[in-house]
Amino acid sequence: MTIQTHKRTCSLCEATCGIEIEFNPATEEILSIKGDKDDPFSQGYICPKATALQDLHEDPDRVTTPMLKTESGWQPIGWTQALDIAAKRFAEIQAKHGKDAIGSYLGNPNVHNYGNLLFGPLLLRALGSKNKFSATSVDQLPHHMASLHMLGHQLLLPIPDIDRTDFMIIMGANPLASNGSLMTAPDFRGRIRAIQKRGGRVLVIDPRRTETAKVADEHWFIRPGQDLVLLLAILNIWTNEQRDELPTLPDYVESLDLASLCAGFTPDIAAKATGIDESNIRQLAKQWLAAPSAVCYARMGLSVQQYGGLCQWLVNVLNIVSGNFDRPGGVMFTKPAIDLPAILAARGGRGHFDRYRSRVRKLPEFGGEFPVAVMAEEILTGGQGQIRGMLTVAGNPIISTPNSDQLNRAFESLDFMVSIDYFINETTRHADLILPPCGPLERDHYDLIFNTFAVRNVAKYAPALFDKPKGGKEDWEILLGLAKRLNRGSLKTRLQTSLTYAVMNWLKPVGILKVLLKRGPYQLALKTLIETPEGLDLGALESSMPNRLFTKNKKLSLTPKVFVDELQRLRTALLAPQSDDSLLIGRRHVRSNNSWLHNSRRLTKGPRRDRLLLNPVDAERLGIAEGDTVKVTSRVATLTVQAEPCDSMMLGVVSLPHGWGHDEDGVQLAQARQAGGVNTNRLTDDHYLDELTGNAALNGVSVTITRVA
Ligand SMILES: Nc1nc2c(c(=O)[nH]1)N[C@H]1C(S)=C(S)[C@@H](COP(=O)(O)OP(=O)(O)OC[C@H]3O[C@@H](n4cnc5c(=O)[nH]c(N)nc54)[C@H](O)[C@@H]3O)O[C@H]1N2
Ligand SMILES: Nc1nc2c(c(=O)[nH]1)N[C@H]1C(S)=C(S)[C@@H](COP(=O)(O)OP(=O)(O)OC[C@H]3O[C@@H](n4cnc5c(=O)[nH]c(N)nc54)[C@H](O)[C@@H]3O)O[C@H]1N2
Ligand code: SF4
Ligand SMILES: [Mo]
Repeated sequence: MTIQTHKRTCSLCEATCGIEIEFNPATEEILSIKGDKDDPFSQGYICPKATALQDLHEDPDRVTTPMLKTESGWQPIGWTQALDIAAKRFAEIQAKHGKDAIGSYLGNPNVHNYGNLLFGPLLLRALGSKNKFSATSVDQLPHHMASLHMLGHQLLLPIPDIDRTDFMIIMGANPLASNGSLMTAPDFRGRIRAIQKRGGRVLVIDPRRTETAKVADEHWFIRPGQDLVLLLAILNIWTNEQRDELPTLPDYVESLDLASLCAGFTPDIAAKATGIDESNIRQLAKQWLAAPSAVCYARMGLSVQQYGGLCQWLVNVLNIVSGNFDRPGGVMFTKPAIDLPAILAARGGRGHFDRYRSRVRKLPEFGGEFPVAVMAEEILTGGQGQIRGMLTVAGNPIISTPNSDQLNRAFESLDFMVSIDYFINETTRHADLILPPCGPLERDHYDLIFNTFAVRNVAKYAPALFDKPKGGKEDWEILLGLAKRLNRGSLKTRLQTSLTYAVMNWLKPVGILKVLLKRGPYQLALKTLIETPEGLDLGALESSMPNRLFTKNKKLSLTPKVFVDELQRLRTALLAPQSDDSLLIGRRHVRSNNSWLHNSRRLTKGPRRDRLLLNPVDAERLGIAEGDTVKVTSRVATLTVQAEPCDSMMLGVVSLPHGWGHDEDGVQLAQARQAGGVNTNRLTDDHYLDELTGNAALNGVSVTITRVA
């Protein structure tokens, strides 16, 4: 037996770790998956999820041929027939009810799959429906909103220069479990240690003393949803008490008077709202300005809450005003080998907001998508433009988006649904047709998105490890197959579109990649990447402003009108005393990944993880002991779970992980069902939003807890 090794990137999360897979080419058996020490970026680091790539490859529950739902259950059918049925039914529904009658949801794994990124838009264009949804609006709209209005491009995100900073302030992120997000940085623990080793400090501000808080130098609890008041108070201290210490803003920054923006948000008011000592707030303001370099990094806890948009704007404001913008140790910008923001901008795609609104609740579009929080109502509310058919691609919105019970009812009521996915899960069980792509090791890989968000400039390409099974299709082939069949319009349009499809089909994702790399900032040959399977390091982030701005006047707007107006609108509510309801927040575990990978035994073994964490003082007040069954009730549903009092929770805050709840009828995930777990998004509320951006507020949901006798 000759054993071979194959190098690639783990495609399961944003950290993009290099892995080395030992395998037997004769049998296609995987013998081991290890961290690749030669990968210049991850240097051998991996987390326990990497080995799940093998479990996924071998999973007996993985669907491998198209499946049609019939009266006698799921029937395997051929690809041509499957694609024909899907396109025919979509076209029929659209002919009868208009183009918007077909909705789509693109889930998180699309951004880890460059074939989907390149070919998905073709299918969405062919469908031509305004009812487009994705995981972006349960995740990161606030970041895109801030970038669009401040920097002129929704994809140009400021990246914390973690490897050179002296002071890192982490708000609402738990990279020790999540491995980081919108900041691609493999081995977060190692990078935090390096900050401490060079004499720097890390402060974590989070309602839970997280795994990350435990390795930081300091941790402060904060009342969920009150981060905005804290950020305003810091700005208030700077503009009132430390004005002389503030560095001059660069010429390219345009700003309204900052002191009046944050007037009234005094440290004592912020202390009351957040639960953080006033002296700590003052100390933070001082140390932030005094540090040789400092960076505030804020993620899910600040993006996916009621004031997400304002929070991410103010994080940028503080990083800029403190003199930590576009310089080592602060926030910086990547120069990726394929410069996505520049490519999109050249085609007019810098992003847009509120060009049109959703039919029922009139929420604004963002970048051509509606907030997923309105998806169910667009299906359930009758009238012209109602969604009657759905397409889901690599997503499980029943588990991942707010008010799952309502969405279950909505999907149940559809005339027709198609899911492009490997598994029959809580979402795809509603489909009439499942179109399964081949597995992640049976396709090639390049990180189009995450190289754009990385803390170093890197590039790496891996070919497929195994040939796809005979008759199998990659995602892009399925997407293109459907798009071709939906090619409609005048003869001329159809011919032009057919030509585009033919060229794309001939090039395949790798051909497009080759062109994009060659035309990119480093003019890389794909061959170079193929000959460097461990990946290329293209250097540390470099200062790039104001050239990197995409605004027409090449100015950075520190105080865009959308944010200033929203702050004015909310000022009174923000300054008023807050309710003392129990607030529900989320939590991630290093051996889980959103709603999937739960069919891997090695990732799910051990005690159930869906316990409701709460502070022991709250537990005592409610008469709840360790292991007691409790009811958690929100505006939309009630869940029954076991409670676990623990002092890592802030008083008045409870926590449940998301991604679980695989026990619905028809779900064919044996191991995941056995592992159990409740779906926390039955409790989250489709009407609880960041009203500015439309992003769902999945953190800080008001709930009541009662002990079940
Ligand atoms: N309460 C709460 N809810 C949350 C969150 C939270 O913090 N709290 N987080 C939110 C966030 S940030 C996100 S991104 C969403 C994620 O939620 P979703 O967008 O639903 O994404 P996943 O759960 O990752 O979906 C995985 C699905 O994609 C399939 N899949 C995996 N890889 C591929 C592939 O290459 N091709 C195809 N066709 N299918 C594939 C899997 O089988 C699975 O069905 O959840 C959100 N939901
Ligand atoms: N193992 C694992 N890794 C993952 C994922 C996964 O499901 N599992 N998902 C991936 C995805 S899609 C994403 S988007 C990233 C997310 O990456 P992170 O943002 O790091 O993920 P979370 O663990 O949700 O961290 C959010 C933190 O915010 C805190 N929090 C909640 N509400 C508030 C608040 O109001 N204020 C403050 N200050 N903090 C608050 C929570 O306690 C939690 O510690 O992780 C990615 N990586
Ligand atoms: S942190 Fe884990 S899941 Fe994420 S890329 Fe690295 S090995 Fe894969
Ligand atoms: Mo996400």
